[in-house]
Amino acid sequence: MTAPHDTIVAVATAAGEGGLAIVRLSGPGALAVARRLAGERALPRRDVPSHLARAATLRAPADGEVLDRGLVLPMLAPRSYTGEDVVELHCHGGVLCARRVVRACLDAGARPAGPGEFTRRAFLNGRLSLDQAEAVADLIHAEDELAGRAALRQLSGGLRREVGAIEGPLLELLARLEGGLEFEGEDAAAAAVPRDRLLAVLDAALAALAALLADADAARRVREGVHVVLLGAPNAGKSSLFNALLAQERALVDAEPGTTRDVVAARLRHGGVVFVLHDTAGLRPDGGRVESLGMARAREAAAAADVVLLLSDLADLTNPGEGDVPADAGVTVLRVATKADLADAARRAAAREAGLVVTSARDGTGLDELRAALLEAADGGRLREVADLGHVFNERHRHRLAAAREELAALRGEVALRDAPAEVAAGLLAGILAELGEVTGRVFSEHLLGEVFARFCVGK
Ligand SMILES: Nc1nc2c(ncn2[C@@H]2O[C@H](COP(=O)(O)OP(=O)(O)O)[C@@H](O)[C@H]2O)c(=O)[nH]1
Ligand SMILES: [Mg+2]
Repeated sequence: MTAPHDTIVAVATAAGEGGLAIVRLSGPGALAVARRLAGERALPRRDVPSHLARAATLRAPADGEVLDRGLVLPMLAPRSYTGEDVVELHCHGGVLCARRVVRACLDAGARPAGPGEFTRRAFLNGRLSLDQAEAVADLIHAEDELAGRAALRQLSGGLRREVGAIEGPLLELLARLEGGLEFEGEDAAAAAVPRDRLLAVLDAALAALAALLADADAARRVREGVHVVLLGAPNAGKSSLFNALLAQERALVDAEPGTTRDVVAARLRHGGVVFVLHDTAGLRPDGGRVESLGMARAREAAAAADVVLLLSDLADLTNPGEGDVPADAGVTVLRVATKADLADAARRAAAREAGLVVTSARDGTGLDELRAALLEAADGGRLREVADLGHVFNERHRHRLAAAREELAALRGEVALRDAPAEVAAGLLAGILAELGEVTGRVFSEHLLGEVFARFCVGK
């Protein structure tokens, strides 16, 4: 794939009213296009000072009509976001000025940028690895402190370094297996890789991949939030507790059983972690058709949860949801007693004794304790560590890493059990390196780039 030769333009700032709007140009013609709007005083023909903004009147090249007064900021290749010549035109905010400036840039020879095209160019010019480019999108989409910090760490190359450290010895091994290299001090006849050496390299790579993948679940919780599902009998107080935790009336509460029929979700921030709370339909053996559909959804949500809050009324601690909690080891179950304000002290003490978190949505009893228990169940400390390591890979990365691990294990088996010939091992290793290479974009196809950059907005 060759570097692009055309010049692209787009509004880089969000649409809507604001103090400033920035139009961004990138490509070999960026300076020439911007010069036709801003004039030679702002952008001289030679010795353009890079990274220095100048005030300028922007005019339409066709008829000289004044479009806006603003700043012109050239950033010369290769010291720019895309690695190409970039010019930013800072206009007045709102949509009108920026739109007129973009139109003038198109008249002057630029073409409209596609989604993520600036970042795609940054990748093609080696300014960013593919996982770093994805971190740019994550950073833009991040709504929470932890997700934002994680994206920044990944942007600074956390994941790229880890994957590179796994790839290095494997690439060297491949070269040796292919006979391209000889061990130092050995003659060509002895150049074949000894089996124990081969196994040692494969084992080290397997261990490193396992360590990385062990963070996959924490990584997902950092990116998406921790899924918490409230489960229990009708009237157990699920919707009331859901509202109390959120400190807002999000879900409908009523004395009539079966009020909640669909899953209602809302985000709760606590201790730097985002929890996605899911209020569900109450579980009971009988119930109408719509209610049954609601129960099916409740069970589905519980199966996909990180934490299930199993609620029961302190007046009646039997819980029909008990059998609906997936036995899966990945789900943490917290038993919660509700309506503590209606029960006497002895009953409350007994429930605590039995390990339940005793709460009241009415008077706020136990809510702090429940939030603390949620934070612990979510392994909040580990989430922060993973975010700081920059291991917050997405599903695409996880799939590639998992595939690489599987193929590595298969290769190890071939070598250990059957002493696979060098050509066979080399072939398998090349496949593994292709999987790993797709994480950082060391190996990429047009299809892969299309998939990755489709998530981006125009102007990024
Ligand atoms: N006294 C008291 N009543 C509650 C409490 N939580 C819920 N309720 C009442 O119990 C009934 C059912 O509550 P709701 O939240 O709709 O239960 P859900 O069916 O599990 O969602 C309503 O009449 C609520 O007002 C509580 O902590 N204290
Ligand atoms: Mg409800």
